[in-house]
Amino acid sequence: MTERQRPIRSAGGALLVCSLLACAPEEAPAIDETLVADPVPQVAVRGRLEGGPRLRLALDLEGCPVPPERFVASVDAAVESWNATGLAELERVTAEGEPDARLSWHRGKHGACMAFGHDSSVAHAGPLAIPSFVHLDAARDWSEEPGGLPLDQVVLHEVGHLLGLDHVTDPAAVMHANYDRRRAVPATSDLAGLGSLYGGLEDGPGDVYARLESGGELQPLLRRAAPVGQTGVAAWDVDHDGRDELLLWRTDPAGHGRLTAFHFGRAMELDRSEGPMVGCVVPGARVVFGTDAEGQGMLVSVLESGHYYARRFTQGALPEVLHEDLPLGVETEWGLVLLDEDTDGVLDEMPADWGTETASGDLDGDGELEEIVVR
Ligand SMILES: [Ca+2]
Ligand SMILES: [Ca+2]
Ligand SMILES: [Ca+2]
Ligand SMILES: [Zn+2]
Ligand SMILES: [Zn+2]
Repeated sequence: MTERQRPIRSAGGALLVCSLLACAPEEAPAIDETLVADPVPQVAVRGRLEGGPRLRLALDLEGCPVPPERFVASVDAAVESWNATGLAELERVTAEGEPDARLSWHRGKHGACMAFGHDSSVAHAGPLAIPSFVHLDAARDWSEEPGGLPLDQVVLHEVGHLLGLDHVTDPAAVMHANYDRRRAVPATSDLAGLGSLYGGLEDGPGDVYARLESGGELQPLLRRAAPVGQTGVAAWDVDHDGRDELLLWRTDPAGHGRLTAFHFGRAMELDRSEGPMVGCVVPGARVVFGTDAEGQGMLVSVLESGHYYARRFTQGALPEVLHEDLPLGVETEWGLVLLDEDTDGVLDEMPADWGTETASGDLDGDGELEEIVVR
């Protein structure tokens, strides 16, 4: 490994590891709770549409448990909401017109999908490819009675998946994993996700850019996802494929140390993200990335006191396991070795010089380092 990235100063919160996968209804709707947007927009993407954010949607009325006109109205409302962002071009077409994605109703086991009825999912979206689909669970209560599922929001959310968006924990976001009737229009996190994938957003605070270390134009990587003062940033090859991933983590206590890894393609286009993984870094800590004696990637949060918390990247995934007995020779990418020979959880020696506020890495895998710039 040659000179790769320099670390940057940072830190964040603690606790919990959660992953949100199923698209499920809010378990205990808190009627009085205000869905206040997370002050730091969250970008989470599951992939990108090759042809851009343009989809022709058709709906299939077979087995539809609500009046057809209600289903049509929900799809039309979703089309209108996403189009109103100016970041997507959706259209509802007739089923015969070779749509890019179909929305249809199913029960229990259907095709090669995860069966409905075995968990709290009420809908799911197909692959980031054309043609794709949205399946809705016809066995659920979609009535407009209390307790009925909000069809408008579910369709809006699932179409967000078709566009490439993944789940976020921003309470205001349409792409929150739980449905809530009040999440009626795309929020900043939703827009930041689309803008990061496909462009279309003006430059703004919290954007992340890359430029060749040898100089050159700034190229936007992510929109709004990294407000200065609340975000740490680094580049690290999480999955050992020769391309560095961009890692962002929250440094403010309210962010609970959540970390997201962003993968980029050969043209430095955003390809997908992993996470956010809550509790990856510790508040008030400096975060360093390195490799342990067995060659495993490590993320180590080091407090001023020398106490540290280390996580190991396993098989290209975000670090799942917290090791508290670790830095026995974790070598950081800029040559420091973290040691705790007596395994008392305190580094034997605090590095004198570690890090600046910049990061660099080879995001597109062409052998040239990019400087990563946050504004
Ligand atoms: Ca990689
Ligand atoms: Ca020690
Ligand atoms: Ca490069
Ligand atoms: Zn979902
Ligand atoms: Zn299905």
